[in-house]
Amino acid sequence: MSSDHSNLTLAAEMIDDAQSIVILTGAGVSAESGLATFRDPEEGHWSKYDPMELATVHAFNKDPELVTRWYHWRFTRARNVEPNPGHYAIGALQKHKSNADQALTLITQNVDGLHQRGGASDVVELHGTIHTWRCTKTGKQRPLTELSFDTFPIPSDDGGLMRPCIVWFGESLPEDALQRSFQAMAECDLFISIGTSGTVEPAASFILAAKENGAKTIEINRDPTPNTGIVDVALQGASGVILPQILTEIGIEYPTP
Ligand code: BV8
Repeated sequence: MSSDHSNLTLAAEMIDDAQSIVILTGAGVSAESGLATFRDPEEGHWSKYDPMELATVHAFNKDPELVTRWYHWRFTRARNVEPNPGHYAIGALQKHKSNADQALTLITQNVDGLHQRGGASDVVELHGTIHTWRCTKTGKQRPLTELSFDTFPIPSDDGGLMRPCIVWFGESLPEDALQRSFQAMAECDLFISIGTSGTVEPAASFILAAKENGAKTIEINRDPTPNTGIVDVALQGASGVILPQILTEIGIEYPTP
């Protein structure tokens, strides 16, 4: 048996035995839906911009039209893609654990909403969501579906501009998301990092906090990351392939569209 398969079996046993799981996902879990990750080069018109530059208050204040067009381009793509087998597997695992009265908290750094469309519930959106926007002046929120993108940037009803409810670099994370994350990490006996390069704080340190609290750790990622050497089990590959294999190992059957 290849070490990969024995690692996968070990990971499946750890997941099946765990009483309280935290899963942290990043852009890699949406890659097989066709969405470029945060640090893979974008194709086309946007390849000349650095997301690290555009995802900032400074960039929005300097050129609100450019940043609004960037998000319009990103959410148009997010709306036109489907969840992939990795999203459905995570949704099914969360339901399986809930039916067994075991906890599974899903924390995502992604803003695309694909976990919810893949069957997950009560998702902790650590970096916000592209599907809700707010007025820069009053903070009044509106769903993306209510906005018309016939002018860039989008004026709000209150004399400000509309911006996505996304956490930009240099902005603090939503207090409730942080609190739920810290609570889950304090209680979990297994922390699983999926599809994240582990480079953005404070999310990147969550796995260390869980480990310090005595949790076992698993990483599922296409490429090695700074955490690969410190986790109990590292599975290298596509999350949309590995996660369904893990659920099969555990014996969890679920419908996949
Ligand atoms: C904050 C929304 C208080 C925007 C994003 C220490 C503590 C606290 C903050 C800092 C700190 N040090 C530095 C900071 C500042 C900063 C930071 O972390 N900078 C880093 C880059 C050095 N943090 C902040 O500003 C945070 N705010 O803490 O407030 C504060 C502020 C200032 C100073 C101190 C304190 C706010 C961070 C949130 C930023 N917003 N997103 C938007 O989306 O437009 S972060 C952005 O990066 C995305 O959300 C993304 O999800 C996230 C992380 O990236 P990944 O998801 O990991 O994506 P990436 O492309 O990097 O990696 C994908 C991985 O998937 C790869 O490893 C690849 O191999 C793998 N993969 C690919 N395909 C697959 C796959 N894996 C499996 N299967 C596949 N098929």
